[in-house]
Amino acid sequence: MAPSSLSVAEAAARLRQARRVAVLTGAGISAESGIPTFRDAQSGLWARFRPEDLASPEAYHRDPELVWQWYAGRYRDVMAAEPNAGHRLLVQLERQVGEGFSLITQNVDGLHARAGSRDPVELHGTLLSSRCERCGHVQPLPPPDQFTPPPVCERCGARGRPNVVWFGEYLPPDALSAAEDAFDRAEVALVIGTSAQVYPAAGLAAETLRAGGVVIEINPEPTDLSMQVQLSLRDTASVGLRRLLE
Ligand code: BV8
Repeated sequence: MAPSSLSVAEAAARLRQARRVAVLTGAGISAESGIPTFRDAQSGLWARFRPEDLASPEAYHRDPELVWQWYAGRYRDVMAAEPNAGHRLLVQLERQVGEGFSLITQNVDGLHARAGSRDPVELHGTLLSSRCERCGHVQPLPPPDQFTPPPVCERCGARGRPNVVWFGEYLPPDALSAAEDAFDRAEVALVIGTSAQVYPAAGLAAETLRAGGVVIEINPEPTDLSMQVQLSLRDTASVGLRRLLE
């Protein structure tokens, strides 16, 4: 099927009929909750850092305190934010499709779960917990107003690191295989609010295309995916989802 070969009405109809739907979200779906996207120029204190330079094991081992400050600040921001209409429309779609629905997110902000998504697969981990550097124990971070980094492991007393996947680190195997399986089997896949630059997440939509499924992108900007998918909506997440679902 040629790119951009589906009308919105045809895409909406496919979505209504589909028994297996896979969704991949990126930072763009949280933009409407006031969370800056991953590649938006950092503001204020962080303006002099590129996220890619902070989100790495090298940066953490070089300056763990600086990296923890960045994550603690993002943790405070996401806990002060609220899920938006885009998150809620995906919960509506999940209820409509039923058990054949899979939500895979690159986001670490926890907003899909707070919106009511049943079982979001967090490919890149989460800001809301830490992982012990010694024993690997994962524990939730305390409420932001009671949190001074670095966290101490409640099991062995060692320092905890942010429980996210850094560049150059492997994704959690079970999350990645759940994501690959979902996109392999999807009749319709939605790719929402991602610049499609980070792998292996950015390669998931190609699995659906290869297996003969339909891929719909929602993004105000074109991406490397736009010319490969059957429909690319130049909309924000909530507007694009409303056009497809209502
Ligand atoms: C891996 C957690 C195997 C941390 C993140 C060389 C050496 C080593 C690795 C590589 C290499 N070359 C390539 C790789 C692989 C590398 C990679 O892909 N690099 C890229 C940059 C080239 N990937 C990895 O390292 C992954 N691991 O491959 O392991 C391995 C191991 C060793 C060696 C080789 C391979 C791990 C990747 C995970 C990194 N961790 N996050 C943290 O958050 O701090 S990734 C980070 O980027 C976030 O998770 C984010 O979600 C993700 C993707 O970004 P987006 O979500 O797309 O956000 P972005 O800002 O880019 O775009 C937002 C979009 O929204 C825009 O398009 C915008 O138009 C749109 N938008 C804006 N407003 C709205 C909107 N859309 C809708 N509505 C709106 N209102």
